[in-house]
Amino acid sequence: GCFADPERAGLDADAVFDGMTEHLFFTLGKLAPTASNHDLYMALSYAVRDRLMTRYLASLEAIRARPHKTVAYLSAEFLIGPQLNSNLLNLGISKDIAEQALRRFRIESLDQILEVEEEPGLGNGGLGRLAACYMESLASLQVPAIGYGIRYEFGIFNQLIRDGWQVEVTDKWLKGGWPWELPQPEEACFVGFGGRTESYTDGKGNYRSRWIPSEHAIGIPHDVPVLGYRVNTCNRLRLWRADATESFDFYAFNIGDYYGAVEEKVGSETLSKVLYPNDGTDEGRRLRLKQQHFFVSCSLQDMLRSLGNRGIPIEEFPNHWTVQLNDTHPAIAVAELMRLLIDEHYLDWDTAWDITTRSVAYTNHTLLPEALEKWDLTRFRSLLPRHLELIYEINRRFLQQVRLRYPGNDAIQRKLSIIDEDGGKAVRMANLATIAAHHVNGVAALHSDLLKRQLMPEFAEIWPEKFTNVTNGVTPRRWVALANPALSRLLDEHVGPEWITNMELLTKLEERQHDTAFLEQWGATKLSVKRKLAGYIHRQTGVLVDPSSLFDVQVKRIHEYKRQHLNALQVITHYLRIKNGQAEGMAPRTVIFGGKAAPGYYMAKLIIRFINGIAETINADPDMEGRLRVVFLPDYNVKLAEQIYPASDLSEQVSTAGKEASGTGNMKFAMNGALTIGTLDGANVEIRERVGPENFFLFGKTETEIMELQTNGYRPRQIVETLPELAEALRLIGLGHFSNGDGELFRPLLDNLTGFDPFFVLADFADYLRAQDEVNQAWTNRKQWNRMSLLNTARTGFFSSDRSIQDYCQTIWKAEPFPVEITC
Ligand code: 26Y
Repeated sequence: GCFADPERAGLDADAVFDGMTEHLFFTLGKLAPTASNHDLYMALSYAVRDRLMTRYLASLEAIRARPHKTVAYLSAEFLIGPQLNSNLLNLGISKDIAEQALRRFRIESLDQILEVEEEPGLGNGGLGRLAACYMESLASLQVPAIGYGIRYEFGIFNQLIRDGWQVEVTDKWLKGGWPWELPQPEEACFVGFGGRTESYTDGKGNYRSRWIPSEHAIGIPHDVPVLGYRVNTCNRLRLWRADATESFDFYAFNIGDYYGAVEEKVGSETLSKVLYPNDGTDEGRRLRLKQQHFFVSCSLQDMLRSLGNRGIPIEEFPNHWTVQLNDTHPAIAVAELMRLLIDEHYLDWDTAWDITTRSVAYTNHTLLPEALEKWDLTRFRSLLPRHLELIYEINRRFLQQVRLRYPGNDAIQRKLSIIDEDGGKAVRMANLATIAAHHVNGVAALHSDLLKRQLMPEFAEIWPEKFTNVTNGVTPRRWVALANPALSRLLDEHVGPEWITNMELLTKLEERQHDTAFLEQWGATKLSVKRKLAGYIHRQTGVLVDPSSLFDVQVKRIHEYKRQHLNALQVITHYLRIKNGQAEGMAPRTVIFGGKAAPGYYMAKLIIRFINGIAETINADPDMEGRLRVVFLPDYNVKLAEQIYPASDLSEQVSTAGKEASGTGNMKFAMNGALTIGTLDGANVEIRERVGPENFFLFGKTETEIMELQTNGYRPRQIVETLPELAEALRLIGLGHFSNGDGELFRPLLDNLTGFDPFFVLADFADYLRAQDEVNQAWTNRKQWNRMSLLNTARTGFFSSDRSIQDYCQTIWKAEPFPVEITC
């Protein structure tokens, strides 16, 4: 059948103009002559959304008519970024066509309209952004998939910088209306919390347990269409918004307990109110567990319902759904699926467990102990009493197997148990996920190896085939084609436009590596993008930077393990060398930082203050003019990232070896032709292998060397004594040279570094300086630099999320492409 009047969905300029005109008038209630840029953004977005609908409905209908295994990607975060430009690209509406339509509203450039788009900040950083890249690649590869998550009313906070400090401001991303979601109140789900369990005997004389929750919430799906690149597949991102329950509050209202009724209403509405802004440290907040259970329960009910609607027996669940847990945040899914199957669908334990373990897989994103989710047992029981019973039973059966295999070995049981019995009892979500999952994967080769050998050696011994690696990837549509149109044109010309869906084709660029004219064009392209960023920096910070200087960039969440302070110390040394007249042969540099700190992470916030202090001193010093500039760009988010990666010459990936699971910014930089200065950590290892060691500035201790330092006793103060440049930098900080004479301001940072230095900043300092000198040398030979840059782009096709998704499909999901036909 035909899905809509095709006239209404044309991709030419006239059709887009007509669509905008209609929406401006009928949907937005505005007249064209007085429409604001935001009105025009909304009108264009609705017109574009219309053009997704045929594909979206055809994709849903195809699956309904002819069932096919579907990926359910469960994630507490989806950092999807701006939607308009991505949908234009994937639909095939060129900038030129969009601008032809816009000119009829007296708008000259598409950029003016893209500028006003609010991005939904429904994630903290890498993990949420990865989920978004994966949704895009799944659709582009025509794999049926649904992303399940939470529609936070307030996403990650907006960051202001006041007097050098981070200030958090509520992110009201919905205030102007967000045109990309389709609420589906008719598909609402009901979720319980709290209360108690009771046993009863069913009609057949079986003992059963059931849960009587004391509280409920309703989940209303808000669906965001995710279109693949130039294909008909348009998958769905289904985000749940918590709503108040209706049934009982009318009752309470009638018996006069008005405030009691309102209380539950308020309680359930706050569930999807706000994203927790910590990436890294788990705070064990009760509301966060509630959020997790809320979206997981809605999502699993939704999957079961879709089988029911199609008359598919529940035993078939694993053939229709493959459920991926993005870290442990959705790991309650293991217990909730068991509960739904046993308590609501009356399956026996073994059948339910078989279905669960054949469906669920788990991706680990961190080895840092402080990021591993643990829930206090008492609190867990009070919120999810039935789930705790089921977890105990899962654990009992599992530990029985462990006892058979390792008789008398109590230590191994204590380590593998889902329940942490040391100190205050707690539920270990990583153990729950690992026991139930058919695959557990890390996100880069090194990380997966450490996961197996350090974090979970006993699990890996029991289930060696369970553990695997899928190296992360990023979507080339957003991170090259959209973010870097200048580079894309060059790639189109010299490789052919197929690179965008087959990034390995970029190796063809290697043919040009000795072509002087081409290398000059390569450098000129980069320069043109840097000019644009220089303009942005000036507008945002008032700092004038030289586009021809080396753009040295570190953008990512602020964390001690990511070591922005190592970079900052290096900047001070650079400054001192200029001051001391040792600047000969030192190329002009612009050092750019960006990133948010968790609001409760004191040291990370102090690092931001530190960078801003250094920037203020350096940028005000006439001796630095034309030689060194330092900027901290406020409010790093997806939109800003799209400006930064293409304009970078040097990518700072300086985490302590063994701490960064993968990193994905590292890939975005390299694809856009930045060279990396980095440690052997996360995916840096694989990036270096692929681009070639001669095209990567390596420094720092290896993970093994760091471990040895740790065990042999590390004395950071001794390092200071052997490095006069470091000693001088620390002395100046202590004198208040970067804090208007306040010698106390950065004291906690200094004490941390010279006392424990938990992330081995000083241990890697000297080697970092050496590598930075090499960077400087390499930059001086610009033709050689451009060649290295070109080789980075040419050889990083592997880091396309298309490759990651193909990997997941083959090794973990057993899911296949399912092309969608449009029959009209
Ligand atoms: C427990 C809770 C507070 C929590 C919330 C968010 C814990 C962790 C996170 C986010 C983690 C995260 O973003 N991890 C990053 O995942 C990326 C994608 O795999 C990796 O590239 C990156 O190395 C890793 O730090």
